[in-house]
Amino acid sequence: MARAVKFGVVGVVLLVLTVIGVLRSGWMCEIETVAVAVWLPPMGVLEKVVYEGDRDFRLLFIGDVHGQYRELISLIEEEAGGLDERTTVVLLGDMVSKGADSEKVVDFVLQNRDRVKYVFGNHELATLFAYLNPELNCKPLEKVRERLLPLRFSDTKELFYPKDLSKVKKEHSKLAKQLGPVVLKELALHGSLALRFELPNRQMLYAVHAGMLPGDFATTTPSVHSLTEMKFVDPTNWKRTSKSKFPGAERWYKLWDRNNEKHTTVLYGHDAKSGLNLRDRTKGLDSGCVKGGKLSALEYVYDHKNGEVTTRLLQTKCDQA
Ligand SMILES: [Mn+2]
Repeated sequence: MARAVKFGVVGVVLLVLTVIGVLRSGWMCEIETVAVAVWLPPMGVLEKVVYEGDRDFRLLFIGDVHGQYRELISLIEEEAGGLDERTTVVLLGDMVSKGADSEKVVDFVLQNRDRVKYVFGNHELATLFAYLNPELNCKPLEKVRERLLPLRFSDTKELFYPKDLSKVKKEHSKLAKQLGPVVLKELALHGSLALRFELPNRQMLYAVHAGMLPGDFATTTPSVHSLTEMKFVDPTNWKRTSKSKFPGAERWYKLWDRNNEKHTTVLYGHDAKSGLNLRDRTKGLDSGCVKGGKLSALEYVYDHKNGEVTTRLLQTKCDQA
């Protein structure tokens, strides 16, 4: 009898140790992904759209949606009168994460891909990065760091790893799993880091998530970090960009104001703290929808009869996520 108890106790101890070992190794996390090779196509850097001026069109630039599907539909359908033939919606990145309905937003965007374009925000990149690296958020970072796969882009050799890996959260891994490989590949294929619209009145509109520096795409290829994460820049060394303020740092749009030609406007999101920020040649459209603020759209309408472009601001009130 005593011997049976002894064996029992040893058995239980071994079992507990095995379970602890399995959990620590992260094996439970990997098991679902080992069977499928994880791969993403290289993503676009800059997509150019040229309008000849022989027909009417409308561009609708929308700030960070963050999974607020109801508000997105309300803005497009009620405020903007819907997705008609002449309309192209441009989402300025961070369409996913934080809010409840990221999946619905992605579905809507991909279902309407001939009318809806988007640039990648840091949250799309985090989700795609989490998909490529299923070990992340399963095992301790120091164990997986060396094995991480980067995101790749078609027109730049830069291999992209998020600057701060702790910003790739469980939420992103979970969303990557929910969306699944097929949808994620479509998401990677259909988007780009930047969009450039050349209007018939010689005006040029860039859409990016975070910001641009003078000369970007004209003389230099900007980094993925600066396009998707930058808020501040060192005016004496433009390669030094950051999401947070540092000594001597300036807002990127002040450099843009000082240095760039008149006809080029940058539309962006990413900066909910500054909120709606409509300046002469830069238009910040993240007005904090996910925090209970507003979802904003800047509309550009071209009338081919008089050759003029008119703009209008449209907004929807948001529920806090
Ligand atoms: Mn952002």
